[in-house]
Amino acid sequence: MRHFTSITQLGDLKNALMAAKYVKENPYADKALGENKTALLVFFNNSLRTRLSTQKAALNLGMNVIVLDVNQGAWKLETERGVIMDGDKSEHLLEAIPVMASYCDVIGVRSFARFESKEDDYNEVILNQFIQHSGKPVFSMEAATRHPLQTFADLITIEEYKKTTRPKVVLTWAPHPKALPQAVPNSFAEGLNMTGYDFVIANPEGYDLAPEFVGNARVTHNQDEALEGADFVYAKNWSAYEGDNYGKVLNQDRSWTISSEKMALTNNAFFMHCLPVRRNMIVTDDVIEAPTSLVIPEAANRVVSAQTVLKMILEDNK
Ligand code: AN0
Ligand code: CP
Repeated sequence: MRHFTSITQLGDLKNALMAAKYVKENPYADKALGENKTALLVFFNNSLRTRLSTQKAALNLGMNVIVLDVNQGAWKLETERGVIMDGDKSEHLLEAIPVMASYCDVIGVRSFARFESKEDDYNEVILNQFIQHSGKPVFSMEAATRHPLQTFADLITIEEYKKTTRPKVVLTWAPHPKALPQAVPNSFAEGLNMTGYDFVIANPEGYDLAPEFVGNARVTHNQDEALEGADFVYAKNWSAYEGDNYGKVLNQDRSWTISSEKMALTNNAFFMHCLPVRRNMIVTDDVIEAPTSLVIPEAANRVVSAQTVLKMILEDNK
């Protein structure tokens, strides 16, 4: 693996999950692999989990880590070519990328959908510039259309907690006051399509995800029907994808909030969310605090996910 921008690049999922299990049980076995290698983590957006878990993963592999928050202390970056730079942006991404790359061996990038242009977002223009101009392996720490490190952690978590070989997994939209990207649900759907699990996506009308991510999932606009018999409930808000509504909040219908009444429809399902989560919008206090809530082990598995991916990148790019 050269770059990691989609869960599909892991290759055979069973092997990847076995590799993750090994990493989890032997976190310091590969301390020598990253010796004298530097990971640079570039954040265009906020982060708690990705920032900490990816650093921890790199440290476990013996790497050095540098973290850059582009919007705090660096020069404001122009990202479009051809612009006359007479505004507030002092530096162009086309210089910044090779400069940053000269200080490291692997680059992680967080660059959310900007909702200025659906085409630019879905063409991953920022992430792809890092791939094109850095000359280094690049991994996504959530880009415009996917969050593969999160998805891998989610799949690891489901693997650990599933009670049947083919659990029913429901990805459900839930309300939120601000426009959020589709990256987490897109990526989760992409990953679930690799599993062969019974996979259902529930969202209100107008919130259907892009067909290339929905894949073979069953899509319903009836949340209660979707939740029936579910073994895992994966809640997430996303803004509209379809047509001119791209990036818009169409409703904040709290009848879609995951409550204990909703969970009672399931097969005593586990609750999952990537975090950060807004309580009593996405999920009620009692559901997120219940013993069936996996949000903390799921977040803890972000170290395992990042370490397994970094290990593959280091091994394949010696
Ligand atoms: C981001 C999102 O929904 O993509 C990050 C989630 C990991 N969430 C927020 O911005 C609240
Ligand atoms: N789940 C996740 O990626 O969290 P952060 O945005 O805090 O990194």
